[in-house]
Amino acid sequence: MSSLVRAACSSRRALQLQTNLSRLYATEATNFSEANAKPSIYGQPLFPSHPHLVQPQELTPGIPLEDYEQRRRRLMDRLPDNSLVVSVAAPIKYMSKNIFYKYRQASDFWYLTGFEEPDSAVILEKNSSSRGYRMTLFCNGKDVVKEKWEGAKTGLHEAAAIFRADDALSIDQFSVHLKSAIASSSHIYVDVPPTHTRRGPRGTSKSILKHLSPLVEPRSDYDVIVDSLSAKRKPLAPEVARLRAIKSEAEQRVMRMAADISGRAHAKTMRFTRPGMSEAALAAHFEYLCAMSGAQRMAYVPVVASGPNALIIHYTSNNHLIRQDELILIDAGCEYNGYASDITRTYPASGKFTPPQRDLYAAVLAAQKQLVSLCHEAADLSLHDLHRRSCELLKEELKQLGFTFKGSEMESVLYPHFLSHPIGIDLHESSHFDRGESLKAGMVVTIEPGIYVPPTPNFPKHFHNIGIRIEDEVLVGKTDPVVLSVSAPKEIVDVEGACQGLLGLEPF
Ligand SMILES: [Mn+2]
Repeated sequence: MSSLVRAACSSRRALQLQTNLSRLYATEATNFSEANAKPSIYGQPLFPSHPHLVQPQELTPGIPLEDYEQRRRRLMDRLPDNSLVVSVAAPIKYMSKNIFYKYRQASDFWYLTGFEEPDSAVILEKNSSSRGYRMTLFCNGKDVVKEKWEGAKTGLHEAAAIFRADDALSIDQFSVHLKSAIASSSHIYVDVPPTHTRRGPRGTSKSILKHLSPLVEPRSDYDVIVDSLSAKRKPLAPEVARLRAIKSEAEQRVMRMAADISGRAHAKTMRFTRPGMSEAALAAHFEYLCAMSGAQRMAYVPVVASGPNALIIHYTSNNHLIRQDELILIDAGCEYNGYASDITRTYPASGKFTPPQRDLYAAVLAAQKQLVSLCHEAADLSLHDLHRRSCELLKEELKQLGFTFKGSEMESVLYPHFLSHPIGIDLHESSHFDRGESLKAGMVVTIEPGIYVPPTPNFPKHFHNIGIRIEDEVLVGKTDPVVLSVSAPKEIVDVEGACQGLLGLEPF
């Protein structure tokens, strides 16, 4: 056993878990020391091969094996008897020809399995066993030639044991298995990937089949599956979304870490900024800091908008130079161990707000803090309620700064976006989230009011071309909110302090 493994197993509880897991992972082909060798024999980081990333009781970094089991059980418990769930891995995406992007697993499939390889799928069949369902995982399995080029894939035998499937089969057997499972099920929960037609994205049973398995043969199987799917298919995404909306304690810890990494990168990018630099340099600095802290990727393309560029909500060209006396709006967050973070800060390039910048910033900040304080279950508010409240609060603040309003200028011009969205594995956690539903403990939402003043005579001249957004990630509690993005400076004194190097930030 390596010293790293030994270090990871220092406590008695860890030792017990390690014993259980080494039993779990031990097969004729592998033992613990082989599992820890390079190159890895698994298709993703696991405790035996990557003890510096994954703890003994965890399946993916930060998320215990037991969490995955609970997710599936909760999903299957809610579905009617004789239900079948089909979820598939994301396809590899290409930048051009055969040049692929860094792979990212499909969110729902990953949430249900923790399995990170492409060309894989899972079928869950509700039954009367003590587990309540039967799980069949489909994946590549071992393939010496393919692995020589692409790196290790988890073997079928190991995959079943590690991911707690009742059975793991080759992805080549998927359609045959699917056909028989469909025939004996009454309700089939599966998502149809949209095919892009001239009339926009549309999902059909044929498109899902194409997506599920390019290998469906013979043709008679294909027709049977398409017919059955058309008759019994229900969307899976809303069922999984309901579960994903409430974060487990392990998920909350990972999200706090993701927000911490991004928050510190915001603070250090404030310090790094000098007039004359390009927006791209700030973006690069931010991304570098996140990567150095272990983040796998950005959760979205960063917005680094100097001066009037901040009036463009999704400004991502990031190719202008920063001028003295401009504000810089950075909306950026990393993805860490499967979870997104999303933070926006606005700060002065010179390190000191001008009086109008300060006044407008203070106005947005006052509203933002008030809105954050309402993010708890006892307040019994929905995202719609909070958004309405944000419009009122911002309007009041701006009136005190000499703004006057005609018609819906507030919502259509000065503050044209929504206040909030849920966040988790995806940046916008679920398209099935009901904005009218009251917030519940365990949800994580953003609170991101903003004001963007165009250079038109109806608004006070000294505020022209200033765009300010302040965005935090908030974990909804029973009676209190928990701000996950607390490491990103937000108070005026802290923002100026970070810019001027007064916060004493450690290098990483
Ligand atoms: Mn956001």
